[in-house]
Amino acid sequence: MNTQPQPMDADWLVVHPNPKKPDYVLPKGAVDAHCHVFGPSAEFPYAPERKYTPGDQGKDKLFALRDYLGFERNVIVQATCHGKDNRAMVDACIAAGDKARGVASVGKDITREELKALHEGGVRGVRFNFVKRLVDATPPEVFLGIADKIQEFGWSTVVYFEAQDLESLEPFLNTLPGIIVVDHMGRPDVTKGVDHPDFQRFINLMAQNERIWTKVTCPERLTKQGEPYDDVVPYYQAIVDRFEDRVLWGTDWPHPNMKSHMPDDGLLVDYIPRIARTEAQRQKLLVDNPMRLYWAD
Ligand code: 0GY
Repeated sequence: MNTQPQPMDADWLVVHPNPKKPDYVLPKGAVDAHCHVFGPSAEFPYAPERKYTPGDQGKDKLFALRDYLGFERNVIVQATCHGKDNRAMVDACIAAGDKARGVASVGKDITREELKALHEGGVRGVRFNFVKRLVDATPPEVFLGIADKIQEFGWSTVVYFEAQDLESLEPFLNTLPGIIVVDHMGRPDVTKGVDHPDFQRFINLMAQNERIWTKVTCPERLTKQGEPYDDVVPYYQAIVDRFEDRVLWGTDWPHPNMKSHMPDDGLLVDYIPRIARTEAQRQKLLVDNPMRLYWAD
């Protein structure tokens, strides 16, 4: 854990300036399936309703990091600081060509034509956010209406919530059509243990509903111990071992709201073999699963 005070960039720490070259060599065609772009704000202003203001981190930096770490593709997830204005994300997808897909944030009045335009821009999913510090609440029935509209495009949904909300959200998750990807394993409290009923509730949900996938991402957010994130490893292993066909991995660059320490993206890549312990698991996690979900066409 870096205990030195680190410089701030807008509302949080500066992105790691020189991540290490990973020792772990990614498989050919690997996808960073959870990352964002921020601005640049002069071209793509942040949303007035945002809960934080990031420093600009545009597509060129994301593509440079992709190449440096050894990824071939990105899935760029709309960040809440851009609200429902998906232009920065779509601009990045178009600039990347076939090397990026997007996950958008849209409102209940989104039209078929607007969805079609997003699809042509590379979008293959929408994100529903229940994290109170990031967004004002949206009623689940609004999300269900949006989920119905995206079915004809073959998109999936990404859902972001925190562990304490899982129980109340279960009926909603089980009603959502299509494939549902839960961000960061539903953010378990890693002081409780893998066998605690709270994490077992998430495992049971995935066991009972085969349309639920998850991202085994963000040890830097879940850890209570800091680097090298030993306390989070068993949670990832439990999920990957049991659901290897329904897991995704991503850097979460540029790491919004990280106030305690800013992860080194190279170290995050080196973490992958600790959570997906066989080559077959890593091939699914990094290539086969994201390709099936986001590059099916
Ligand atoms: C993440 C996590 C966070 C932020 C956002 O869209 C966002 O602003 O997703 C967070 O603060 O936990 O997945 O990037």
